[in-house]
Amino acid sequence: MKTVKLAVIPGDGIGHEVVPGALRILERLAEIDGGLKFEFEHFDYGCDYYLQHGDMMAPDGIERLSQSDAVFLGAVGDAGKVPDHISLWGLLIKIRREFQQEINVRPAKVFEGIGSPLANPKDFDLMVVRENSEGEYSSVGGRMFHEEHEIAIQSSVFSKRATSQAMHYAFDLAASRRKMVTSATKSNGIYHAMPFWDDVFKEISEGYADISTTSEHIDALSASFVTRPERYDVVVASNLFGDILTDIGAAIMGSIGIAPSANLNLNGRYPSMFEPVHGSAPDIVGKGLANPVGQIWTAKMLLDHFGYTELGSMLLRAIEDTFREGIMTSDIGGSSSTDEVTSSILDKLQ
Ligand code: GGG
Repeated sequence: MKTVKLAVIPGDGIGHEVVPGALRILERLAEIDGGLKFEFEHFDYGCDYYLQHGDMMAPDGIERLSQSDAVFLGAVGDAGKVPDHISLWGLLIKIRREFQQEINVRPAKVFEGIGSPLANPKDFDLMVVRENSEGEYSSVGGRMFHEEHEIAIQSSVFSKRATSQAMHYAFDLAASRRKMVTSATKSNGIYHAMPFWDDVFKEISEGYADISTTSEHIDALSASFVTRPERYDVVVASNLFGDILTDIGAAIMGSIGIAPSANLNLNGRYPSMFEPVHGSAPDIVGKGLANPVGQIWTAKMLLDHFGYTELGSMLLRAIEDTFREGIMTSDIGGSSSTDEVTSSILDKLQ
């Protein structure tokens, strides 16, 4: 029997509504497998924890989380309680950095049965590989002076090591797909970092003769996601560009409530972390409206990560069948509740 120890952090807001269902699904799939068992350890880290303790996680939080095989996270942030940059840097970004989760993989595709703004929704099926540890997400800089003289300086950081690593990951991923990699750049406007990004992309691409490449400015690329989606297979992007692109991707999919992600530690020293793309959505908390599919599809990514790809495929089919039957939450045009969608997916697992 293989035991996978999961550190579970529902976090804030709808994280508490979508995580329990995804855990039930993981347990069901483990039962079906027969040789797999999940052990869940729950952590109450998040904005309420901050209000009680003055920090988003306990002083030994990283140490305790590091004893798990993976972290399964819901959502982080509640701007009414804690400023967003404090909550994100105190929990989500802290975990990504402490555990060297330098790659964020975010798939996007349009499911049958869901309305999409695209003329040919089937054309939209891609993976964004986001550099997850540096770039524009940087604490280098500062604020100085006061009132009308106040200035803020923010530096971005691009290392050759992390940039090349993200690009290699994207090329390797494309090799198992449609063999196309697009690099998201902005070297006409960002004077140092993006020409560097382009140089690294060119250098890495020379090692992958069978993969076709394009390099597109992030503004044009964002528009082409909508107008020419068939052009994209794997897109490699910096931390900020990847975050923005995947919100656009999620909108094309029908809702950010569907989109999953994996924060991967590639050197095997620390756990990886699995979280949906969406945030805590305080406006819909407690109404049964939260779309559970982002968290559930995230569970599929976790299964794939541990090599349980058949269970992952079974789960994806259950999601697809649920949508085909019109069982979906209101953000994607349905009238089902969080629990009804979760139950439908659970019932289809066998
Ligand atoms: N699901 C985790 C979450 O709450 N994400 C919200 C967010 O703002 N994420 C920013 C990021 O992924 O960098």
